[in-house]
Amino acid sequence: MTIVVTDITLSIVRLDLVHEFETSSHRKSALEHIVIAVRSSDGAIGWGECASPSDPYYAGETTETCWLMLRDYLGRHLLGQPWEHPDHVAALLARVAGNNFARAGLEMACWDLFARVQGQPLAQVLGGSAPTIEAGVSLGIEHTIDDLLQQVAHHVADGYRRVKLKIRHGWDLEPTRAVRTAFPDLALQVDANTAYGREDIDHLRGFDDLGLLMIEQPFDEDDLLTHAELRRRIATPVCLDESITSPAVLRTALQLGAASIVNIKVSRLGGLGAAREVHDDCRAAGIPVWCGGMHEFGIGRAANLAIASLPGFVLPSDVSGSDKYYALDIVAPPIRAVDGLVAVPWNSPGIGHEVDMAIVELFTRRTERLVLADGAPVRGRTARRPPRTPPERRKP
Ligand code: OSB
Ligand code: MG
Repeated sequence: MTIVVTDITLSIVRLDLVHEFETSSHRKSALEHIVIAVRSSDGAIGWGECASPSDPYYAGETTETCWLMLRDYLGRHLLGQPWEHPDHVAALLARVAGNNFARAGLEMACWDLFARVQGQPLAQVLGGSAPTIEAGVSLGIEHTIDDLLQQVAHHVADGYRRVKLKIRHGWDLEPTRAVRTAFPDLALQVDANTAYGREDIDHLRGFDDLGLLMIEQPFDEDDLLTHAELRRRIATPVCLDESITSPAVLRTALQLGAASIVNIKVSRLGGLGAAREVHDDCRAAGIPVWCGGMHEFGIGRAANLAIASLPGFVLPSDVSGSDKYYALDIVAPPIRAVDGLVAVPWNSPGIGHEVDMAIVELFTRRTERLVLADGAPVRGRTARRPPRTPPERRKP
């Protein structure tokens, strides 16, 4: 069936985190994601979420660059173009180089639209099958080891069975050892977000005593060779996150032996189609994968859940319940983990959660519509509201 998108609404929505989050590269207390609604000429609606951080410290994009790319380029390449499958949408959007977070949000909206038009769950149209996803939590850098132990205890009491700790120089072996000592049987892994260099390989080997599932992205995203070297010199499995920005990079990384495990992140890869391709290639190569996140609101989180239901996702994901990060979710029912498991919504079409428009409007800072007028894409009206809290701060 042919679908034509004739109307795109972009909204910057700001939600406060319930607990400040710090990684080796940045600290944040609120997030601004772009909620994207696409409407077809038949009146069907699909939802997407652009989960770029506000500042370019995890990847090169920001909320504002995504806004500009969606408004001035990606939206125009989609509006009025007939397509049969979201893979065709990906091909239309591929005319724009880079800008994966922006591209992922719009492609996701088209996947949701496509699945709703078929009357099928997103997980089904992606080829998924798992009834539930094993959820893990990602814990930021805390002020003290006691604060960290308290966070771990809180989430273990909530039923989570896998915990990821953010690490950097000065916050690595000691806090991880403290958690391991206090929770000897916990499934535990660490994530460096590129904080280390080749000179740190001997230091990182210190993690081998701690029984970790993996060490994630210790080195720069471009530095596949040093990841391959670490993999030869450490017993702990090496996982890539930031490095894997496309199926082609994935194949290069596997060829070089740079990854024992891959973190699949929809936004970093530029969409669900690329995420599925990386999943398929890893599965064929015998490389286990898991689903990473960018603190998504309910729309992006539901899409993560759908992709994580594919059979190669054999390790616990970062798809926790929304309540771990936000007091309110923008979808109903909210996404919740029960006993460390999140249910895939197999009984509803699309992302399987309805968008709560009252909540979206309450937290919208800016909105703009792109429509077709006489067959050509044009911009609608823009509304602005001042932000309530300061933007994310760069770590010194
Ligand atoms: O490296 O996985 C990461 C959040 C922001 C930037 C990078 C990362 C993260 C997370 C979030 O760890 C995990 C989640 O969304 O649950
Ligand atoms: Mg990571």
